[in-house]
Formats: sequence, C-alpha cells, structure tokens
Amino acid sequence: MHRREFLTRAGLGAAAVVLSPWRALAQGGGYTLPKLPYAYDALEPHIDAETMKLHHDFHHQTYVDNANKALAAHPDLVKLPVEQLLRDIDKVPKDIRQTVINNAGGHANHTLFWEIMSPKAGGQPAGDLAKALDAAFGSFDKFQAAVSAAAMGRFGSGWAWLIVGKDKKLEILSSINQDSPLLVGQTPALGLDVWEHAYYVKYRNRRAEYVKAWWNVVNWQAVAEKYAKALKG
Ligand code: MN3
Repeated sequence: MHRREFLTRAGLGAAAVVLSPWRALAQGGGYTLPKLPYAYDALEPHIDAETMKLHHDFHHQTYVDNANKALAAHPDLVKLPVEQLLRDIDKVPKDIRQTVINNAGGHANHTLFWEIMSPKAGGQPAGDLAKALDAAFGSFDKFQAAVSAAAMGRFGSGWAWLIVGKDKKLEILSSINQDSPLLVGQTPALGLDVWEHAYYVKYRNRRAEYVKAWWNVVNWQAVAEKYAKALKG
C-alpha cells in the first residue's frame, strides 16, 4: 500500500471512530433525522430561519440521538416505526420507558410538525377535513380558537393537538413535554409545538403572537392526508 493511500484510510478510520455508538446504530437501522421538506427560511416571516435551523438540526437531532441511545440494547424495539413504538409503549422496559416517551415522542412529534407546515400555506382546509371540523367544532373559526386556547393553556412545555380518537372522532387537546397522543391510542392530524425553543428567538416570551402567526404556515393538505389515514387505520 502506498503511504498516501494508507494515510487516507487511516484518516477515514479515525473519523469513523469518533462517531458516537448511537449514531453508528442509527446508520444500521435506528431512527434518523428526517430532512426538512423546505428551506430553513421558507416559513419566514412567520417562523424565522434561525429558529428552524436550531429546532430541526439541534433539538430534533437530540431527540433522535437520545432515543437511539436509550434503545441501543433493544434492536427488536428500535426496528419498529416510531409511531408503532409509541403505540406499544408497554413493550418498552420500565427502566427506559420515560426516556423513550420523551425522546421517541420528541422524534415523532417533530416529524409531524415539519410535515404539517409549508410555505404558501395557511388559509382553511377543504373537502372532508373541512366538513369534519365544522361537524365537530361548529365552524373553522371555532376550531382554530380552540386549538389556540389549548396552545395558550398549556403551562410550560408541550403541544396542542387535533387528534383522531379510537372512536374516529376529532378532538382538540394538549399534552405536556413530548407526550405523544399515540401513547394513548390517539392519532395526531395536527400538532403545534409550544415549547419556548419553537418561538423564543423571534417572539421571545410572546407565545400568543407565535400561535397567531403559525396558522399562516399550516399545510392543510398534509393535515387532511393524516386525517384520512387515521380514519382508515
Ligand atoms: Mn420542538
């Protein structure tokens, strides 16, 4: 082997060694950070690029890493889609269950969050989802007010949700920390992250301004698809 080639290989070897074990596990089938489906600045001015970059690249990545770390000794569990893992949370050993709720929950919640936002969005849904929201909440305006109230009423960190229940009925609720509706057999169609990390850079402590602005980036097509899938599931 030529000296130059050896140095190149040695360099690659050294790079591989510094990868953390759970990153290596992720490459072999653990959870991975999904690519953001639009540019960091795509949701401006409602959600700023710096927030999106920190939120996706740092916060969401940390949930993924910590979920993989917690599940490193449980290849049977980490091979499950994250939604299934949360639905089957009783299968997760008690000593790591809360860590999995927090971090696999954080992974699932943020994956949904990126998907149900998009640039050139907002407005109101159409079709079956619009009819279902009217039937369940009286009108779109009442639905929107109820989600905003759930978001404002969540003390500390958590989420506001539109969920499809086991009975297939729509409901608005909020959850604490990264608790996913999947843990109790509900399927989220829309989720609004009200952790301070979701808005502090631009809105400081003004959660109400963030919540109001957020409606401008809701991708109703994506929410409608999740609703339709939950009805079938
Ligand atoms: Mn978040």
